Amino acid sequence: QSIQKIILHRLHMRLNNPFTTSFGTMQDKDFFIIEVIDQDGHQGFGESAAFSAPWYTEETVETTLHMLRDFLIPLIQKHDFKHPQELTKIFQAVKRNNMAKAAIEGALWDLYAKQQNISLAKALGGEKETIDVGISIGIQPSIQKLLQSIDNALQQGFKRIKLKIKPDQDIELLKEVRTEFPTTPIMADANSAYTLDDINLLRELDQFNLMMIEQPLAHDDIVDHAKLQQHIQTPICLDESIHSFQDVKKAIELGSCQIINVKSSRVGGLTESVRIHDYCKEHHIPIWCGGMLEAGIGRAHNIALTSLANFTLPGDTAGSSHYWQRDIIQPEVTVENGTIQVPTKPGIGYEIDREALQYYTVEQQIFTL
Ligand code: OSB
Ligand code: MG
Repeated sequence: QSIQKIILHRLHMRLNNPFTTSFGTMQDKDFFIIEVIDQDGHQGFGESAAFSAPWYTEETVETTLHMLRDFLIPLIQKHDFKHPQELTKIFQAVKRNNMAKAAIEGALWDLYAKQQNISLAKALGGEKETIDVGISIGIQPSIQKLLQSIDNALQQGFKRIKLKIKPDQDIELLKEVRTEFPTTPIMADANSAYTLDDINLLRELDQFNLMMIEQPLAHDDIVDHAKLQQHIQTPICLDESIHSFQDVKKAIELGSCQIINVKSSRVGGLTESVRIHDYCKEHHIPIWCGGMLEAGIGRAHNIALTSLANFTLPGDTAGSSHYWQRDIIQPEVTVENGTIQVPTKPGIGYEIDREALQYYTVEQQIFTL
């Protein structure tokens, strides 16, 4: 791809509202924007997804830096390649560390699309012109606040509501939500807060007519989920358990889930995500695009990916203003009537807001090729 320069921008951004899951609360995001520049001056951008602490997967901001600086960028400096799909093989020298890989792979996909003068969505094989958007509502301090947040989200037009549940904030909570919103498309995300011992409780969830329950059991399990699915009606969707195309194949074969949440960061990038998409399409497994509280660059990649045909369920791609006072792209991501217009300009289709980027940057490192 004739890359001349790679710039790691480290950013600190404060979320408008703290985001709470069964593992704790996040108020700030510390992450990297990876900028790749070719000899013609094309610029590609990627965004790292790992958080400061390893509560979601084992990766963190610091492991991302270690992998990029000491392994992944050196591999790119050493290998010539024409298409970002070739990175899968080049990165095989590094086991796992999918979020670090996805961050730079995303930048190289954006660069590739810009070199081809096509949108990233088109480069990935996307067909949809607009995508449906849902919202993920973190654990709220009270039921009253939760009902308010749902009402607010519905007024903004979001096509489905995702709630976080955990032991002692599940059955009663959902009862109150269903009383207030009897027919709203609602799903629940447990972020692996339960075990198979909770099977009776999880069976009780069937009464709420949820679209799905996301990752009820352990983050590294696909066997117990298969057992659980045989005892509950609510479709299981896997998030944390899926790190690769191979994981997807095994989960489908075992019957561990009926739906998959695809996060390109979690599976090592866009190439692997497209592979998963194609396989799920063939096997009639609906998928949707999850989120990692990304800023605009990460969201732009998610939007391009979601334009592929089998992303049939609304994704967690709430717009810029939901999380950020000021995003790092122009125009910002906007959701209208629960949909986002997939950009048709080259690459991710959004301009980087250099002023905002600089404002949030705390550190910068440049690598030349
Ligand atoms: O489980 O999908 C999740 C955020 C951080 C880590 C894990 C998850 C989430 C979300 C937020 O649900 C989705 C978003 O980015 O809006
Ligand atoms: Mg989840």
